[in-house]
Amino acid sequence: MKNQMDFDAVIIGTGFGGLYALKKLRDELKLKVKAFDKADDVGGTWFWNKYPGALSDTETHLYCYSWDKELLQDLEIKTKYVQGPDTLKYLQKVAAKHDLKKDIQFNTAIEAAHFDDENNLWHVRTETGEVYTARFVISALGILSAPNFPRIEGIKDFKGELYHTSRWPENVSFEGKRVGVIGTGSTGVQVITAIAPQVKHLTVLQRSAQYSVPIGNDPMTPEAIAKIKDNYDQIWHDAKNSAFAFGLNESTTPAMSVSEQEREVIFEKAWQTGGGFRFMFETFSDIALSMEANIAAQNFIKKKIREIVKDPKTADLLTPNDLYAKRPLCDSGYYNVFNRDNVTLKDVKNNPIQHINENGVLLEDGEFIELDMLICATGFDAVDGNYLRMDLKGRNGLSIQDHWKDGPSSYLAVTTANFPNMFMVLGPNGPFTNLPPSIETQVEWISDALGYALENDIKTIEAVKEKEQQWSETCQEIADATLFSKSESWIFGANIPGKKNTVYFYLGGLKNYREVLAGSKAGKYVDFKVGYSVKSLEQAAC
Ligand code: FAD
Ligand code: NA7
Repeated sequence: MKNQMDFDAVIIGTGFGGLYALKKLRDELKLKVKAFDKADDVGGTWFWNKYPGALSDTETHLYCYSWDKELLQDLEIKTKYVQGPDTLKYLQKVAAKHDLKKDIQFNTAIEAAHFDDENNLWHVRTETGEVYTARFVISALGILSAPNFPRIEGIKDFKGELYHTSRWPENVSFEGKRVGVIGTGSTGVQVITAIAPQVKHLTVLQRSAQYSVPIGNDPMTPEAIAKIKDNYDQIWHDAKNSAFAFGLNESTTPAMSVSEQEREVIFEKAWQTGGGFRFMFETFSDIALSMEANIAAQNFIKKKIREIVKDPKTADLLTPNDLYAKRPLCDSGYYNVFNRDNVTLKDVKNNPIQHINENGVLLEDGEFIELDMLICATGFDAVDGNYLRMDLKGRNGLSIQDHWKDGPSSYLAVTTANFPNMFMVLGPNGPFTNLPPSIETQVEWISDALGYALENDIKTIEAVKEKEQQWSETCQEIADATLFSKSESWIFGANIPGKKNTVYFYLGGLKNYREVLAGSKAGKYVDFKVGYSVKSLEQAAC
């Protein structure tokens, strides 16, 4: 077994997380670093999700890094929200400006990473069998990255074009085609709205109806852009010191503290302004906490669906009958799509897909839908999906599959017990927010922790099992106090058959999370188990 070190650190993934980790570790800590990605370019989410309509639901000026102030001033803000291809271009620009690609190996899936207890080294193996050793591993694998392909009998026999939105190829044409879409989550809503005008016929195969509000993706005026750029420091400060980091005025007003009439006015204003997180968290403080408040929000959106959708039967089908407590959706005219003559909605909850054959989809009631193209907008094996797909082994050969057999866990979302010197960006039980500011928070904490370890001759740093358990309990307690935990979605692992339905996020907000991480750093990582090198132990003994 190789016992000399190839790199100080190996980074897996080159989305927002991996790129920043590479920049910090290589340019600030001056480490020898190599990053790998199975994609053939940087961008992560935005490399893979090139489906029509891909759009952020974070406002453009906050869906970027805060650390490169020059790029913030250069940021091209066209509309309130940013199109997928523009985020990809932004990340490519970051990589070019900081010369990051020279230390990235693309088209390289990391198949395995094993910790060697004897030498305190990670052995990282690519799918082509190359093995590299490193002292630290930074996993920036993405939380919405491992595609969830629906397990439907016969799907492999389909002879038409078959796509998953998160593996979207270039140059797909819809003209003259009969297209089916499975899935009506955030992605389904976007792709359906974008392609409806382009296809010959669109059949939407809906299992769960969704609450969605308009996104309000207006063009940005030069004055509005100038105001943002003049106030960026304050904007980032406020975002990082808020719960969701979406740049909202997070409401402190309970919904029932105002009259019904006032509530309607506030909801209507939010509907006109647009934005999913704005609707859920800027209107009232307790939509995700109080059943009464939640029902008020549900009823408002239900009323809008009935107003927009002309056919009452279709409107009924589009109306959810569960809580408004998933990641809040927003759209560019989704419900209106169902007024088009070329769009049909099928309820595959009550009339499930029985099987798929070479020509299309057969529903349980015997109806056969002939298709030229089938799009799976069926989401992701979120949060731990990419970890469980790897042969990842920590101390004494403990596999991540065994370690997380009761559901994934972490200490502070950046480390997990028995996996020394492995640091996760967006590991399980991390903050549920606009993600770039959370990613930055974690990468900065990781970089500080590595810096501390290097300065103090610490050879291993790892989470303590009891602390990890406590963090899971904290996350569970917070989640239990919300309505999110009572709604079935990927946020709690409920979207994947057989997946552990447990807590996957810290719903305590970014501000509080940052304070916890800052406390760990200020306390010189006493909450971690550290292993000193022989040299430093000898020095201490003297
Ligand atoms: P990713 O961007 O997912 O990058 C992970 C990378 O790791 C990928 O490139 C992948 O190829 C690579 N990788 C994984 N496993 C391996 C392996 N074994 N070997 C080699 N490479 C590997 N978040 C928001 O905050 N706001 C939004 O508006 C928003 N919109 C979204 C819209 C869509 C359609 C999706 C799917 C997600 C959205 N997100 C949004 C979440 C988004 O994933 C994050 O904002 C952010 O891009 C995550 O960056 P990351 O670097 O952590 O992970
Ligand atoms: P989601 O939100 O998990 O949505 C997936 C959709 O696919 C949802 O409507 C599912 O219905 C549906 N689905 C999944 N499997 C099936 C099968 N087998 N049959 C029928 N329908 C199915 O994923 P998205 O990609 O839309 O969004 C994930 C996040 O990425 C999003 O929040 C943004 O942050 C970006 P279900 O609801 O399970 O009944």
